[in-house]
Amino acid sequence: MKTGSIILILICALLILNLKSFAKSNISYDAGTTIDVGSGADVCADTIAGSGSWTGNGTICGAGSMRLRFTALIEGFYNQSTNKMVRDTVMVYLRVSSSPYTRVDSAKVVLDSLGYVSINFNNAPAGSYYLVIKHRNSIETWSKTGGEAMVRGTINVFNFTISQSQAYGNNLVLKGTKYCVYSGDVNQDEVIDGGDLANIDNDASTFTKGYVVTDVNGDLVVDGSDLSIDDNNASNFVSVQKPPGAGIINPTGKEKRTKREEKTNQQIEKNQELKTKNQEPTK
Ligand SMILES: [Ca+2]
Ligand SMILES: [Ca+2]
Repeated sequence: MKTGSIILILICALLILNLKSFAKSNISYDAGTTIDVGSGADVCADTIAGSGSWTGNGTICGAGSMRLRFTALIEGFYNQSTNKMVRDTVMVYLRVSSSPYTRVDSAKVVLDSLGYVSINFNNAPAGSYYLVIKHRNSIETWSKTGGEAMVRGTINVFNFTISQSQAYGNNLVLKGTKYCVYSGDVNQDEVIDGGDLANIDNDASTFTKGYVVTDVNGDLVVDGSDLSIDDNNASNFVSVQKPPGAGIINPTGKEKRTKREEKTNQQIEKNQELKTKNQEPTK
């Protein structure tokens, strides 16, 4: 064996030994537990799995991305009898919790039948953010006043369904035992009113079917059931509640989306199209 080859093998062996000596650090704390991190202190690890909470002015940091266990239910799409929701795509935005509430990250995701989705935010640094959910025919809804502490390398948790006060201005509606995002802003102008009702009425009169924004309850048919939800919310003057001065989110902005999420979204829309075809009345 040549001397060069022997040296190469020795270097490789040393590299492997070195890698083994740098074991990854992990911190895990369960729901219900709290870590107090005093001012000036840092708790850092390669991965931090935290379902509990942390207090103090220190920081919890990690090398991983910012993960969020997110739950929200859409009023019209949620069936309180079965406790299930029609799955659909939503946008979730991270906006800085102080004026001008800059949007720093977003994710296009599909809420499952329990309203749950796990999101990875790749761009946002740790900080305090408003979490904003935007659905194609619902009222844009912001998380509660003050913002949520979001940390990289850990699992952040936010659930809109557990209390009305989870939303800015208590802008959630109770359905059964779960708080839901108001349905019915069909034209996405931040208020539920006669304009939305007119759009639904038009589509209902022509027996419109399919994946359309005027289908407020997600059954792929536009009819009186959709009008009823909208009418109720319009009579209660439901509108977007958000910090004063916060601008309208530009839905055409560059969105971050993983390949897996892209595939899931396409599959759901395809399934809904197929379902629509099957629902066509036979002649
Ligand atoms: Ca509207
Ligand atoms: Ca419908």
